[in-house]
Amino acid sequence: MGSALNLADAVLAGSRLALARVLTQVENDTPLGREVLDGLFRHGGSAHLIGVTGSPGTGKSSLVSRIAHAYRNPPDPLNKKRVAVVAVDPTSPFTSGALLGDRVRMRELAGDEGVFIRSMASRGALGGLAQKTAAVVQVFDAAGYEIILIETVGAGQSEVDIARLAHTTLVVEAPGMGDDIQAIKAGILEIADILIINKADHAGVENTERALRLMLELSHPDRLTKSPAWAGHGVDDLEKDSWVPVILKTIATTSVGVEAVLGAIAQHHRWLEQSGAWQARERARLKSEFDWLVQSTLVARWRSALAPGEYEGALERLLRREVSPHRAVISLMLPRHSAEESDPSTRSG
Ligand SMILES: Nc1nc2c(ncn2[C@@H]2O[C@H](COP(=O)(O)OP(=O)(O)O)[C@@H](O)[C@H]2O)c(=O)[nH]1
Ligand SMILES: [Mg+2]
Repeated sequence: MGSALNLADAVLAGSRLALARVLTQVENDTPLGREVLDGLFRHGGSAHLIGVTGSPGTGKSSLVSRIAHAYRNPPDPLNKKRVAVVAVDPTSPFTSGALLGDRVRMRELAGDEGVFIRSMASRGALGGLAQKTAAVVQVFDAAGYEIILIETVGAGQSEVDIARLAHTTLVVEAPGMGDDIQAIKAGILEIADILIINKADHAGVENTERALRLMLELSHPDRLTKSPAWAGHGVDDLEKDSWVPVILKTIATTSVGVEAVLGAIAQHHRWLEQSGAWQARERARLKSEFDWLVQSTLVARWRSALAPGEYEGALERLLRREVSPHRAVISLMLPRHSAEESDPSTRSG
């Protein structure tokens, strides 16, 4: 199963071994990984991508494990879903204990063939982590995982970028994390579809809830937050074009509140489909991936065509204020362009 075609087929047929191999290739952005991704792409598009973000220690991994477990053990066995977990930690190097801790937290999922857990770390380099995560998610999607949980530490822009991948975003808070509420600072609250106050067994839950509700009202003045529009009602009662962020309380260590989280996720899924937001998010996601690829490909191609030192020379002239940034760009681009134009051997038509 060495070739890209064989690997893609094996992944589609459900081989965990092939899946693990492909994920490594894709994560390392190898030519083989790209080729397999190309082959798998048309098989994706149906998974529900669920982002789980929040400050370290709020209980994200514990909660993700419980959520995954609940999807694997529904009241009606017909609703059983295949679940992938992608744990992204941009703050820790690959060898840190955090990922090992995640393994322990997700122990109850071990041995379940319908669950696949993948940890990703950036080794300090943030660039492209969101793109790598997107690629890994595409593999799981094509491989038939219906629920893909993406855990990220909510600490900055890269996490927001990763969270944007998701159809549904859960922001996890915990009481006593300070009344300033960490995640708000990173602008994470704005992307929350479902707000979870985990560690509801700790003191200070009411304060955290009050603070979150206030922040929600301030950041979404257009969205009423008094009670979820869907609470106790049928789907028909859903507002067509606006989702009211829900606040839920959980205790991940004992699974309290996890069923309600699954209920809210299902409700959000229905809202996404009915409101057209599902298509809108798919489009936005693919467009941003496409745009990013176009830009990075063009820049890489252009830079590889420059003579050695040419770029640095332009930068030096810029620093000496001999040219403006705009002029410097033109100086790097135009001569090459006109040289090619006048050289008949490089003309295509
Ligand atoms: N008391 C209590 N502890 C929890 C709860 N959820 C998680 N924890 C504990 O909090 C610590 C951090 O949890 P973890 O899931 O690793 O948080 P993460 O860093 O957000 O992924 C662990 O020791 C968990 O056992 C909860 O609801 N109540
Ligand atoms: Mg974690």
